[in-house]
Amino acid sequence: QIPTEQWAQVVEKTGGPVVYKKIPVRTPGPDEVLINVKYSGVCHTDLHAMLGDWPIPTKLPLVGGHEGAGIVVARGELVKDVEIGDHAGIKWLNGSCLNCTFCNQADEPLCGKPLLSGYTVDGSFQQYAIAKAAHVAHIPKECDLEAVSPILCAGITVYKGLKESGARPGQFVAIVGAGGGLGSLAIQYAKAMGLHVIAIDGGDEKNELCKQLGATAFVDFQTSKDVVADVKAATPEGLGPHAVLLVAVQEKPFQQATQYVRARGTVVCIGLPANAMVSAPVFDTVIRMITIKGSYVGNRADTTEALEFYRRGLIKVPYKTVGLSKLQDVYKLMSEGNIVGRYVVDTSK
Ligand code: 8ID
Ligand code: ZN
Repeated sequence: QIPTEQWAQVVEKTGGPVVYKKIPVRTPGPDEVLINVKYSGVCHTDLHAMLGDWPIPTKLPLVGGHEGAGIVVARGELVKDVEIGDHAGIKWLNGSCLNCTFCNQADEPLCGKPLLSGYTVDGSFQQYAIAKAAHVAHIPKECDLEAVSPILCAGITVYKGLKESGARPGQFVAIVGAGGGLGSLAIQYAKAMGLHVIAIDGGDEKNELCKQLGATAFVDFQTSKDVVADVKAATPEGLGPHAVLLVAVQEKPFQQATQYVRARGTVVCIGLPANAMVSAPVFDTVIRMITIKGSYVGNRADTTEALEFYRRGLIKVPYKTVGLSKLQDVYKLMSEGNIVGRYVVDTSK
């Protein structure tokens, strides 16, 4: 009994706001599934998409959302490995060509013809969403759909970013933006991987959360007189962290990170502040042998692995839930930098 109409949040023009309204339910194509989305995390990317921050245009009208957790209710005739009733997740990479040099080497996020949920195709801020079967996340039945939803982007992305950093157990990683959605999960993945975490963000509430999640030190970028010195001071011999994960949505920390990362260390750029540059002095980069790289979501194996950390109880998502109808309020809090952890929307209200 799939309805013909459903509630959705629709971006009708770039800049927003989102409009809560009824729209038709689509039928899945031959290689697609229809997922009854129960809960969806709200990622800062969804706000960038509504505001039109980035150099690639979105589709319009657009249904955002790419952390959708739900139940498969229909599938196309070519779909064999996803069953009706399975718990499945809509993630950022909704589909890829599966046949280019990148897809062939498990770098699907680098595919030249990607379908992006909540950006180039409609995403999970609706009750019934379409996804390519090859790319849906397979959510173990024992996982609560509400609590697991933020793993589908935030979890996968920071797990991948930590792997890309090359940091090994016993080493130090700085997480910049540690009190937000990606950051609060990054602290826990890092800890589960045997790393020491220095959390960087602003305000007492985020300080408390980061410590509670297992960070060994917190540097407050809003009150610190010298972030670079404070981060170094939190590491043995003041040499700086072996790796830095940048998940903040401001340009400044993208300049600071190369100053406090340890010699031979790696700076991983993940956050996507609008019109920002990552720059570092050539001299220091050379004589300190610094690596600066980007990391972009994760492939299908990363998805399974990130979910498995969650299933084993190693990751607790700090989230608050509101009705899908309240999405615009979440965007307001997000643009003010006032979200501690993640917001999840419940598509039934
Ligand atoms: O694949 C990717 N690379 C990927 C995947 C998912 C999300 C990239 N992202 C991008 C988003 O588009 C966004 O630009 O990562 C960024 C962070 O997403 P989020 O975690 O969903 O955003 P948030 O919850 O608003 O958290 C951002 C945190 O950064 C802090 C804020 O206080 C907030 O807690 N922050 C800021 I803004 N400036 C800071 C600074 N100078 C800072 N923390 C430390 N120092
Ligand atoms: Zn995201």
